[in-house]
Amino acid sequence: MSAAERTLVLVKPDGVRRGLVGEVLRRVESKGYTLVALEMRTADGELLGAHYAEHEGKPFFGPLVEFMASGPVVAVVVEGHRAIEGFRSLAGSTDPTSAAPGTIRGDLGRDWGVAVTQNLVHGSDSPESAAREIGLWFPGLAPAAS
Ligand code: RTP
Ligand code: MG
Repeated sequence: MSAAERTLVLVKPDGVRRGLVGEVLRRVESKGYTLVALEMRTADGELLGAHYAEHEGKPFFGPLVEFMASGPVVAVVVEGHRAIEGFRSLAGSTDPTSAAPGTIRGDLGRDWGVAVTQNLVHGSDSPESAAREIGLWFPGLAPAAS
């Protein structure tokens, strides 16, 4: 079997406010992935700007950073073979209104009519993103399983 992958999952402030941390982690663990690091914190603009650097300049960037700094998030490093793709599949597509039922966003999310797409969770979208994001949120933790 090839080496297990690591991915960065965030339960965003809307997920924490709505009391869905346990539900998200339950789905991750029920799928068979392992939690290898976990921390609740309120992120500042510097961390969030770096985390979402690929979206800088887009119209939703400012509101996105503001939303993500609006309360605590739960940051989790999740491990397992193909965990990056697997968590994206569990999360569902970005817009919770059209995300498939059965996914976190599809089952638990909706459009609240506010400026930013509040969609409960983040998951790294590639091995490069995962390594970069794990380094930002958990400096000192290995970005990949040994
Ligand atoms: P994420 O990075 O949070 O896992 O979500 P994603 O890959 O599905 O979506 P991405 O395109 O990376 O966008 C990052 C987050 O920005 C917000 N967003 N709002 N048009 C909009 O209003 C818009 N587009 C994106 C969402 O919170 C999205 O998850
Ligand atoms: Mg993304």
